[in-house]
Amino acid sequence: MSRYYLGLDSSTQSLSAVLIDAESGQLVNQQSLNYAAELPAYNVTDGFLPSTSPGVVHAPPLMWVEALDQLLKQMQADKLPMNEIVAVAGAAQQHGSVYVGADFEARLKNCNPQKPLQKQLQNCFTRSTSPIWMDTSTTDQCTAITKALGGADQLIKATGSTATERFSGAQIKKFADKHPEDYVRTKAIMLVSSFMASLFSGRHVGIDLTDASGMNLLDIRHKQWYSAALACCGDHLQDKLKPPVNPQLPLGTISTYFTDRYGFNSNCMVLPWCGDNPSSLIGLGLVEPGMTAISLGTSDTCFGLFKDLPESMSPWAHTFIAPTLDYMSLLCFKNGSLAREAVRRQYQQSWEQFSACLEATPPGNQGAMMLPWFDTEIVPRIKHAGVQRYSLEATDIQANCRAVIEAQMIAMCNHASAAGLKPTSIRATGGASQNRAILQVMANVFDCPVDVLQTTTNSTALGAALRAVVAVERKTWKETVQPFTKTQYASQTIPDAAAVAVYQKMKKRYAEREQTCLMQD
Ligand code: XUL
Repeated sequence: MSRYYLGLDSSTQSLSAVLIDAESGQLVNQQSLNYAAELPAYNVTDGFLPSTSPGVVHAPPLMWVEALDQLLKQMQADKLPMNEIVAVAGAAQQHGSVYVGADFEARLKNCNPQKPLQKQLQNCFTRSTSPIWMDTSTTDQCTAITKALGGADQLIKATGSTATERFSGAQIKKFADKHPEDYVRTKAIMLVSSFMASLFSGRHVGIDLTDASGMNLLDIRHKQWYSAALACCGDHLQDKLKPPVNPQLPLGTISTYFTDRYGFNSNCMVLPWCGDNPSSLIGLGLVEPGMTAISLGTSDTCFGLFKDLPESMSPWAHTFIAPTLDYMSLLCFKNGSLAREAVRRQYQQSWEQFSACLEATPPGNQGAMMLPWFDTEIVPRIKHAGVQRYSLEATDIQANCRAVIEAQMIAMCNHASAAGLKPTSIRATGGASQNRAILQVMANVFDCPVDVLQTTTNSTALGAALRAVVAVERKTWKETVQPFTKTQYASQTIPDAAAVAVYQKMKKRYAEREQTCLMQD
C-alpha cells in the first residue's frame, strides 16, 4: 500500500512539486512551473517585477497563487493519486513578505472551488507587490534597527543575523514608515511560506520558526518574537504576525477548496511551510548536528546543522532555526566559481589540467598562499576586492591553481567554525563537486569525509515532503531521509592525516592575513 506525500517549493523563478511514496522510498513524480514562461500576464523576468527604484525588487503575490492552481491542475491532468496524498508541506524563497487586509481570512474560508483562487483573493492585498529576498532598498531601516536594538552584536546574538536589507523586519519597517495608512489597514503580514500554507489551510497561519528566523524579529534562543525588534519595525506588529509555529506540528486538514477542486482527500494533513534553505537541509539528508552541505556554484554556500548557539556569533553568517529545531548556519561566499574560473582562464588550463595541477602540488603549497578576492566578498566583508599572493609567484601555474582552492576551503572552514558549525561530514553539490581533487582539499581542510549527493530531485521540495513524513508517521529523521538521499560515488573522499596537520597551522596563518583586510564597521 503506497503512502504518498507532496512537497512544494515556491522559489524565486518557479513553483515545483515533488511527490514521494514513503512506503517504497521512491520519487513518484516531480514537476515545475516557471512564472515568466507560463504566467506571462504578471510581467516578471526571472520571477520579479521590473523596477526603476534602486534596490527595489518585488514580485506579485497573486502570481504565486495562480501558479499553485496551474500546477495542481497539471498534476490532476497527469492522473497523479491526489486522493491518496497523506500530507502536503512546502517551502518558499526566504524573507519575501505578503500584506493583506481584514477580508483575507473570510475570503479564504469561503473560497468557491469552481473559481480560481487568484480571482477570489485579488483585492485583499494592502501592499500590491511583495518585497523579496533580492531587495536591497532598506539600508536606512537596517541602520535604525541596529541602533534601536543596542548595536550589531546584540542583534546577532538575539536574532541570529546583523540587520540585513533583504530580511523581512527591515522591509516591514519601510512599509510602516512610508505608507502608514496602508500599514494600519494591514490585518496580517505573512512570509511567502506562511502565505502558501494559509492557502492550503483555508485560514491565516503563523510564520514557522525556520522562516521567522530570517526576519531579524525572532529571539532565536527562546524561539519566540523579540518584542523590542517588533516594536521598532511597526506598531502592533505582533497582532499582524500571530505567534510563530513549530514547523513539525500539522496545521490541520486541507481546505475544501483543494478537496473539491483537485480531488485531495479530506483527511489530507497540511504542514507549515519552511524557508527554502532550511527545507533543502532536510532534502539533502542533513538531519544530525555536524552534517554540513557545501554547494560549489557561482557563489559557494556552506550550511549545516548544529545544536548549541556559540557565545559570540559571526557577523557574516546567518543563523536560522532548522526544521529539526536544531540550529543551522548559512554562509555565502561570493567568490566561488568566479574565482576558480578566473584562475583557470588566466593560466589557460582545462579542468583536467587544473586537477592535475592540484595533484602535482603538496598540501600547504610549500608555504604559498592566496587571498582569493577577485570580487568584493560577503564572508568576510573586506575593505576592497583584490587578489593577494604570499610567497606565491603569479607565474607559477600549478601553485596558483592550488592556492585558490586552498584559500576557498580554508576561508569556508574558518568562517563555518566561527558561525557555530562543527562539520563531522560534508555533502558537496554544485558544478565543482564533480572534481575529486577539489573534494580532497575540502576533506583535508575540514578534517572530515566528503560525499557527493545525487541531486536529480529538487532538494527543497523533497525536504518538505520528507518533513511531512516525519510529522505524520512519527518516524526518525534519519530513517526517513535515507532512501531519498543517495550519494553519487560508492566511496567517500577521506581526509589524509598528514595534510590535516598542515592545514591546522595554515588556517591560523590565513585568518591572521584575512584580519588585516577586513572592513571596519
Ligand atoms: C537566504 C536567501 C536566499 C533565498 C532565496 O538568506 O536570501 O537563499 O532564500 O532562495
